[in-house]
Parts: sequence; structure tokens; C-alpha cells
Amino acid sequence: MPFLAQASSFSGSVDRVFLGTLAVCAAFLLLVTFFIVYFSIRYSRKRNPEPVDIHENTPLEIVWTVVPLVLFLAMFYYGWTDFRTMRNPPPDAMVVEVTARQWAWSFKYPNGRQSGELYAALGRPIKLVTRSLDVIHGFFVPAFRIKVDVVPGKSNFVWFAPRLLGDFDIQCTVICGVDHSAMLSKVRVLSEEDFKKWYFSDEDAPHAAAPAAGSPRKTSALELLGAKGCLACHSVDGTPMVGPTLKGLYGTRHAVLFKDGEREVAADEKFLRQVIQEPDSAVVVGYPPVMPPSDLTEAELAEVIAYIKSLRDK
Ligand code: HEC
Ligand SMILES: [Cu+2]
Repeated sequence: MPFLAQASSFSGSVDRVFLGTLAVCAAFLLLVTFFIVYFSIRYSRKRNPEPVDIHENTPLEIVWTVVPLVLFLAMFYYGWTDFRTMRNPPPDAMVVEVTARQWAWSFKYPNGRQSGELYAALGRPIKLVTRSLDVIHGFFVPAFRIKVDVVPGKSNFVWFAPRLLGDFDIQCTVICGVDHSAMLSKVRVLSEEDFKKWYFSDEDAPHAAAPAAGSPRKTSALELLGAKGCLACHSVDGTPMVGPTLKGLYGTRHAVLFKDGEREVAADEKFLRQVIQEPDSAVVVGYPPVMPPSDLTEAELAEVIAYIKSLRDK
């Protein structure tokens, strides 16, 4: 099972601490339960019609103080040393910015690349610096045994070094709204070579968007929608989600609630610009007013609108 895989440098030590603590707790549960049952029989009223007070047993008291103390300190020691490693990323770790929003993750790399899934090179440490654009989210990669709260207004971090190739689930652990359970993504761990290929192929890197305008870039516009979180609420295949599908949208007429009242308008370029840049100022009737403002650059906006146009006749 992939989520049980020990896929990062922490997985082994986290499992050891967790399973060790669990084993100690289980042993004590059994021990205490055994004594409850044993004493209930041994000191039942039938066997001991005359109750007696039992006082002091110094050796016994020393044992039940010292043994748990040593066990607790051991749990603390192993928990603390692993925690310290987790809070001290190696200085050569690649810094990736993680942005959480309802309901999508996006990742930004040192060279400006962005993606909706996290790409990593085998064995190479990555430091994730987190921020949230709206509510509290929780970034969790079970196979890596890393988890961090992503809190609006507060930057946090977590790091890891992948030690297995493959795809690993990313989940949001905080109930962050209706599509919380769909706030999923993946870590794709590639070989150093494949990672470099992906990293330096600036097919869809945002800084390459402007010069490449005019060339057919359909798949990369789709990737841009993914990286900007749009696909959390909009489909491109006709399926209604939190927001209307973008398929066949361009040019259709529909009722929209503007600041000064409801009107029927065509979804043309001007309207798309307004709705994407200032979602509050134009709300499509029949949908909740939950679309967040976007941080698309002018070039990205043009690309998205061209893409929505291209979806018209599909
Ligand atoms: C949290 C969910 C959410 C996200 C994220 C989101 N939208 Fe929306 N979007 C909606 C909803 C709901 C509506 C309909 C209500 C409204 O117009 O505000 C909508 C409306 C639209 C419309 C108009 C649709 C129509 O039928 O006229 C467009 C175009 C659009 N969104 C594009 C985008 C783009 C591009 C992004 C990413 C930058 C994005 N949306 C991100 C929820 C979202
Ligand atoms: Cu979330």
C-alpha cells in the first residue's frame, strides 16, 4: 500500500517512534487490565469478607514511579530528536513555495515554474514554505510522514528528502469547506535526470508565457488553470462543479448579478475578464459567490481567455 511505503528520509524514524509508543501503551493497557481483573477476583467480598486497609510498599512505589518515568523520557527523547531533524532543513534544500486555497494546492519553484502537483528529485531535499490564501488547510503526505498546518497570515515550513520513485498522495487534513475531501494532489518523485528535464523544459513556465504568445499552447493553459487552483471549481469537460464548467461557455448568454442588478449578458472577452479579475462584481446566477480573486498576470489572463474560447466548439 503506497501510503504505508517508507518513501522519505523521515518515514523510518517516525514509524519507529510511533510504533514504539503504541507498543508501550498497548503493553500497559494489557498490564492494567490484567490487574483489574485479577484483583477483582482475588479481593472479592467472597474471599475477603473482612476488608483491610493496605499501607505502603516502598519498593513497589519506587518501581511504579521510576519505570514510567524512564519510559516517558525515552519517548520524549526519540520524539524530540526526530522533531529537531524535521525542523532543521539542510541548507542545500530546494525551496518550493506551497500555496493552499479552497480547494487546491499549487507549487512554485526557485526558477519561477509553477505546478499543481509537486515534482521532486529522488534523494534531493526539498523545503516547502507554506501559505494559505483563505482558510486553514493541512498539508499531509502520508508516505513521507510529513504534515503541517497551512494557516492564513502565517508562513510555516516542512522538509523532506524522497527515497522512493513514484507518485505519492497529498491530502488536506483540515475541514476547509465543501470540497475539502477533493483537495488532493500528488508528489511525483522522479530521477535526478527526469526531474532536471521537467524543471528546465519551460514549456509552460509562467515567465515563458509572454514571448510564446500566438503559438498553440493548449495543454499548458490547462496546466496554468491547474496551478492557479481554477480546476478545483471548474471542469473543462462539461461537468458542473462548484462553479460552471468552462466547456462551451464562450459566447453563451446567461443571467449575471452585477453590483447594480441582474442582467443577461454574453460570456465574451470583456465579461470573462471582469469575472476572473473581480469575481465579486459579476456573479453568475445559480451559483454561490465563492470564486476568489485571482493573481493572474496580463499574459496569463490572455492565455486563459484564449483557452476558454478554444473550448467553445469541443
Ligand atoms: C472556489 C471555487 C472557484 C475557484 C477557485 C475559481 N472559480 Fe471561477 N467561478 C466559481 C463560481 C462559483 C462561479 C460562478 C459564480 C460567480 O460568477 O462568481 C465562477 C465563475 C467563473 C467564470 C464565469 C462562468 C460563467 O458561466 O460565466 C469564469 C470564466 C471563471 N469562474 C473562471 C475562473 C478562473 C480562470 C479561475 C482560476 C484563476 C477560477 N474561476 C477559480 C468558483 C471558482
Ligand atoms: Cu484544505
